[in-house]
Amino acid sequence: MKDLRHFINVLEKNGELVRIKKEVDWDIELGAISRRVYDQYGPCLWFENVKDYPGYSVVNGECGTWRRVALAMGLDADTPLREIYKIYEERIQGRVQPNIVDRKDAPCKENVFVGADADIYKLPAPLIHEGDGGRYIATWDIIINKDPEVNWTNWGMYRFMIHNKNFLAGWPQTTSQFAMILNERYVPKGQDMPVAIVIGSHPLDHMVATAPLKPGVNEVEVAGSLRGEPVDLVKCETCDIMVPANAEIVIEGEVPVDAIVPDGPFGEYPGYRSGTMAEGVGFRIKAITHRNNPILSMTALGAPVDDSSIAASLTAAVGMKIGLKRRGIDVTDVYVPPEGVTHLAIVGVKTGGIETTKKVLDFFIARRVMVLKCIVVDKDVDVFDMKQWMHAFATKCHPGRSILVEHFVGKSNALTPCYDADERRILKGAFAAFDATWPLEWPKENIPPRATFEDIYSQETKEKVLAKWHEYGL
Ligand SMILES: Cc1cc2nc3c(=O)[nH]c(=O)nc-3n(C[C@H](O)[C@H](O)[C@H](O)COP(=O)(O)O)c2cc1C
Ligand SMILES: [Mn+2]
Repeated sequence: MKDLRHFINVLEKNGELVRIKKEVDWDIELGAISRRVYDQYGPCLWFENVKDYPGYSVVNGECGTWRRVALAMGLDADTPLREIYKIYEERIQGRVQPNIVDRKDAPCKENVFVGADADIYKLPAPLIHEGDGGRYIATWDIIINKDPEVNWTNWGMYRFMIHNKNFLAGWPQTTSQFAMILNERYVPKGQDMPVAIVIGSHPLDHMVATAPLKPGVNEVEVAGSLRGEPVDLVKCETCDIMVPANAEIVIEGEVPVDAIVPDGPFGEYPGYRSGTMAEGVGFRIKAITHRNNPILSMTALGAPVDDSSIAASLTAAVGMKIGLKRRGIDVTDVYVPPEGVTHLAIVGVKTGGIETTKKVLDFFIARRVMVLKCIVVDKDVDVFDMKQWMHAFATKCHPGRSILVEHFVGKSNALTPCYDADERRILKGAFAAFDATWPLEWPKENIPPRATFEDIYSQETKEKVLAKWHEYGL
């Protein structure tokens, strides 16, 4: 699978996509429809007839369910979640070098507009939610910048909204790798930073852009490994950044180092308009290139479940698992339920006890704290099964002695809905770890067995019953 168009075909064949042929207004209507469809766990939408934009179309929700993520990974739509996580974890350890293609062979160069001809209003950017600070051209994107000193190219997913015809504003958090490169390599020299905004690439390219990978990792090589084939790259028109050649739309430009540009408010990923207008970065457009009849891919993000909570569930959870293991914590699996919008993580451990839970807590609060709560469960609890971890949480976590709480300043998440204005201003926050494991010091015979078929009956009884199962008419 080379590109978004191919993926749209796959989605359609699997009954995961609906084409909307009726004219839809980019001004609120398109966002409202998309939001309602997320609320109903509905299909991916392809808006073929966008008001004022003949020849352009918009796709919302391409990775908004696990079935679509499985299809993006080339798997069967019914692949169990545990398997999706496992295959993703295996594939992101691999690296596949990209393939450089000639400009004339790159579909994203079918239409090229440079300088004054590059007008962002030619693209059908939606005003997504009522109350948004502007039209967001980039929500499900890949933002590419380069560290010139170590020749590292970073991919990240950060939103960008329109200020005017050739100027955008975005909000990569100060802890993002985008901001790290900007602040370490460009600000000290007073040099504007070249950046490419890619829209409508292969779905797995976007997935990788949401992943918390280490600085120095070239996400394009990880994307190649996830896809199982090299990503075709082509050079930008106005700078030496390389972009996926099959992308629908590429916006080239520079982030001025001497400007703070207002961004937002926005219907944010925690599921609320929980931010205010914030101090973002600017983006001066230098060129726009796109395919014929370009498809703008987007997500009308907000309350779960949507592409944002699904993508973050997978990429953040696997990132946490790798991080916890690196700290020597014997985790079995980590699950970030999309419904918890990365504010909650379920951590399965081989050896439980309050000491392990304390170590897990220390991991989560070591740097910036995006997760607020974690539930630590024993290895016999399937973290992917809410029935199981909810049961463990409700019954094994002692309200008086199994909840560990840490407070901190300067590293919490400004968008977390439960924080008040003063807390957000100084990034003050707290983290709670819920120990839902049996205390290690309890003698074995004090640990109550679960009253399930699997756990409370002898092997002999189980075999006897199972052998006759069909005879019972079950
Ligand atoms: C739909 C979506 C939108 C996002 N928007 C932003 C954003 O505007 N700013 C930000 O800092 N992170 C945003 N994120 C989270 C980042 O993509 C994530 O932290 C990623 O790891 C950033 O890449 P980096 O590690 O290279 O900085 C968004 C994630 C998703 C799924
Ligand atoms: Mn990165």
